[in-house]
Order: sequence, then C-alpha cells, then structure tokens
Amino acid sequence: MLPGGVLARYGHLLNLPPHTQPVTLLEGGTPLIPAPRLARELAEGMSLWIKYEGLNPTGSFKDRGMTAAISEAAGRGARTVICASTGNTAASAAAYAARAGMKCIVLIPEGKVALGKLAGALAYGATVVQIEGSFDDALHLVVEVTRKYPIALVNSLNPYRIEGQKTAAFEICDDLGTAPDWLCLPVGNAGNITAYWAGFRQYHERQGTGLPRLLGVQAAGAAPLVLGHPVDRPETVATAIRIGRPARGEEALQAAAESGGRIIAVTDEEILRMQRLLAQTEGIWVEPASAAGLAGLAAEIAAGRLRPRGQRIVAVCTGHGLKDPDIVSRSFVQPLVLPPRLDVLEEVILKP
Ligand code: AN7
Repeated sequence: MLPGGVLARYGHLLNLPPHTQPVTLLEGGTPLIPAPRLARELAEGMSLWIKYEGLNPTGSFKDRGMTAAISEAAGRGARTVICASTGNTAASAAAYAARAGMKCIVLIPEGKVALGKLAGALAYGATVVQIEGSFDDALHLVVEVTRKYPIALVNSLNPYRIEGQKTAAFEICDDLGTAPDWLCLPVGNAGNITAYWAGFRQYHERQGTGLPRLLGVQAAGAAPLVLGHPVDRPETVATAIRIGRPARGEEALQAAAESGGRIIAVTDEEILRMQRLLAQTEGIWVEPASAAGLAGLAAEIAAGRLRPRGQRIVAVCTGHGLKDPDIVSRSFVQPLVLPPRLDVLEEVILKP
C-alpha cells in the first residue's frame, strides 16, 4: 500500500463533507518516542513518551488539521485561504495552499514570529502581512475578512482543523494500545487540546481505549485560562503560545475539567530549562512552546500535585527546535572560539 496522510488513514473517523478532496503532504504518523532518561530526571517509576509532532512535513502539529481544512476548502472550489498565526499555522497553511494551487494570506504579529516559521510562510509563497498588534488582533481581522469575502478561514475556528487534529489522539491510542494516564501539552489558542479530547473520547466510545487526564500548560505571561480573564498584552519567550484570547478557551477548560485534569501556567525560565533538558537527555530538540507541556509536568510533580509512580504519561511536543533557532543564542551554552593550535585545543577538550 502506498503511504497516505492522516485522511487516508483515519478519514473514515473524521466528520468531513463529501466534497472533500485530499490535499496531503503525508503528514501524521509521527513517532511516540520513549523518554526514559528524562523520566528518571523528573521522578521514579513513571513511563514517559514524547509525541514528536515537530516531525510533520512543515515542522509542527498544525499539518494534521491543515490537510483537513485545505482539503475541504479545495473540494468546494475555494481559491484563497487566510489565517492569523503566531507562525506555525502560517507555515502549514502556506504549504498546503501551495499544494492545492490556492492563494494563501497570513497575518502575523509584527516582530514576534520565530525565524523558521516566517521563512517557511515566505518560502511556500504566502502573502505575509505583519500586523502592528498581537495574534489576537490578527485573528479578529481575519474573521472580519472572511465574513465579507469568499476567502476560506483556516484557523482552528474552522471545524475541519479540529477533525484532522484528532488523528494525533488516535495514533497515540493505536501505538500504546490504550490512552495514557496523562497527556501533557502546551495551550495557546486551545484548538489542539480541544481536538485531543474529542479524539480520545471518540476512540474510547468506539473501542474502549480509556481516557487520559489532560494537563494543559500556558506560559505565565500569556495565561488567560489560568487567570480567568483575557490578557491584553501577552508576553512570553514561547511566541507560539503568545495568545491572550484563546478562540477555543471555554472548550479547553471544559475538556481539562471533564478529563479530571487541569490547565496551569509555567514561567519562561521553566520552559527554557525544559527545552534544554529534553534536548540534552533525550536528543529531542523542540521549540520553546513545545517544552511547556513537559515543564508543566515537572512543576506538578515537584509540587506533589501529580503522583507519577506507575503512570503512563505522554507529552506532546508540538513543533521542531529548528523553527526557532534564535532562542539557542539566549538559552544555551555558546560555542568556544579558539586559535587553530593543538595545544590550546588539547587544553580545552581534555579538561576534566
Ligand atoms: C508549537 O500557529 O496558534 O492551543 O498560529 O505553534 O492549538 O493554539 C500556534 C500554536 C503549541 C498551541 N505549540 O496550540 C499558530 C498557533 C506550538 C504552536 C501551540 C502552538 P493551540
């Protein structure tokens, strides 16, 4: 059988209209990587896996929902798509629109999008508009545009984005045989956590795979779901989740509560420390936002609010480290600069 993307594998479980015409980059099928060294750093006696969504075709989890949204739009003859984005949605929309022969417009907050995402959107040929404002301002604008013009909205307000995104939950259940005890993941606009919960519930109803508790994690400077009110000027090093008015915030809170889990916040320092720890204990380099779920897990364990012993825990790492190379110059040890001399080199590399 030729390999297919998430629609080929799970399309029969997704609520997509009959006119849908698959546009795929063979997304999904990402590895669930055991992380025993990191697990030991955090606690005794738990099993930890990384769902490495950074290995999707454009480097983030967004490709699962985007193949569904673009396939639906293509099937009904849409010529142009638009989204607001902190970066990953923009790159994903641009790539799938290119593959469908559609025009793509992306609105991003000026100066707050990581290099690898902006570069992707430009490379795939999108019209990139920097808005002098936040992601939330940009989302407001694209919703207005799509009310006025026949341009398809491909933010996660689009229900087909959620349908496609559910496939990540299906894959985790298929790989483990059941749902894990806990699923930890970052929360920004809250589409992903909403989709995971829908996916786990659907699989459980179909084949009794059980339900995980959800630990959704926001950045402390952009934590509307923890604070209980919108944040007008969200700020965090994890620019992917620099969002003050999550479109699916209510659904996210409900999903976390229904699951017996919760949504918490971690500081930028905790996020960066976890980014480094994951990279240097397991060889998995993710962008800062993607380390938030694990940082939240570590914080809950340290505070005694999550008892890890005997638990099977999956942390979703949503985007690849290459998306945000600049952060490495701020948070990692920098390279040495030496003259081309053996004695100097020996002194450095043989130092105990
Ligand atoms: C790496 O690209 O919102 O809670 O516009 O890029 O579903 O929003 C990105 C979000 C987590 C949060 N990790 O997911 C966008 C955008 C990464 C992300 C999230 C994002 P949601």
